[in-house]
Amino acid sequence: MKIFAAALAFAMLASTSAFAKDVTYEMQVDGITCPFCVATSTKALKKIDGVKSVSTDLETGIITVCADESVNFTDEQLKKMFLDKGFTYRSMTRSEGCAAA
Ligand SMILES: [Cu+2]
Repeated sequence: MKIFAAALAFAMLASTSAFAKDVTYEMQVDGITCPFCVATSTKALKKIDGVKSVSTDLETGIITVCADESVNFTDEQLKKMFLDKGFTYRSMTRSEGCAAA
């Protein structure tokens, strides 16, 4: 029974990692100048289903987002979302996988 439970747990773990492909987005955003801006933009991004982590570099204005592949950000969507918060979205890069948290 113990062995079965362990095997089941392993199978579940293996299938989660096989299905949930993560994507890293690096977004260049203007106007993020203080910790309050960071909090506002982080909150807006985390509200989106599938977003797992958000980290912001105040020096460069680059927001790094880890999300599962179902999220599929578009330039239009991000432009509007950041504009609503008072920031100017410039561009993003997309790469497969997220750095281990
Ligand atoms: Cu600010």
